[in-house]
Formats: sequence, C-alpha cells, structure tokens
Amino acid sequence: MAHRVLVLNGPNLNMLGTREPQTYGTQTLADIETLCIAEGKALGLDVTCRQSNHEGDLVTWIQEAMGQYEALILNPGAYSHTSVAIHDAIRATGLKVIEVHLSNIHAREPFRHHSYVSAVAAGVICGLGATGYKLALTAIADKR
Ligand code: CA2
Repeated sequence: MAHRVLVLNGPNLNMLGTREPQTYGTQTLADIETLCIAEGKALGLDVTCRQSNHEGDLVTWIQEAMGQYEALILNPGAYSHTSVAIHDAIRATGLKVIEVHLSNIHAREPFRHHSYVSAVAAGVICGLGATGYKLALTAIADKR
C-alpha cells in the first residue's frame, strides 16, 4: 500500500470559516483540506479528504478505507459524542485512527467531554485548531 491517508470530517464542518470563529477559527474546510494535502506531500503521504453531514456516509467510508489507507484522521464533529456506529466501524476495520477536534472539547459543555471514538483511536488531538490535523499527519509519518 502506498502511504495513503484519509482525512474525514463530519457534520457541520463544511460551515467552517462562516461562523463561530472564536471556537473554530477562521479557516474554511477547503483551507484545512489544502493544508492537509500540502503537509502530507511534504511528509511523503498521499492525502484524500472527504466530508459528510451524514453518519452513514462516514460509516461507509470508514469501512471502505480498510486495506486502502494506512491511517485515518477523523474529526467526527458532533457524532463524536453520540455515535456507537462510528465506534463500531473503526473497531471492525482495525484501521489506525487519529481523532482530531479543532476546539478543546474538555473545556466546553459537559456533553462534549465524552467521545465514543476516543476508545478506538490510536491518539486524540484537540484544542489546537487546524494545527491538530498537521500534528496528526506528523504522527502517522513518524510511526510509518
Ligand atoms: O472541535 C471540533 O472539531 C468539534 O468536532 C466540532 C463539532 C462539535 O460538535 C464537536 O463537539 C467538536 C462541530 C463543528 C461545527 O462547525 C461549525 C463551524 C462553523 C459554524 C458552525 C459550526
């Protein structure tokens, strides 16, 4: 397998850069995806980016990633806090997943403090904005 990495973003992350800049920053999703592709290239990783507002799309893409990607960087958005289906998909595929959140979910409302994804992730990065995606790519490249 070439060093392929899938970057998946969940619900409402397509709204980045339009509202709530104090929480999520000013960069758009397109900016973050461009950053991931460029950073990946610099690290020798072939990065593909996808976003969906639908839980089932994310589950399907995680399933399809098995055997196709070396690792997955996942910001599940609000599904982090609700989705047993995404947890199960990650567990079923055995994919290496790094969970990324732009905001520090532990410094926010209590309902954001628990993520169903964290227990099946190799690592979790939160609160560092778009830099979190770069750090996740670096972690994948370092462990290759
Ligand atoms: O901090 C993160 O990256 C989150 O995954 C973002 C999710 C939130 O539900 C999680 O608790 C933490 C929400 C993304 C919403 O993005 C927006 C961007 C601009 C305007 C409105 C929403």
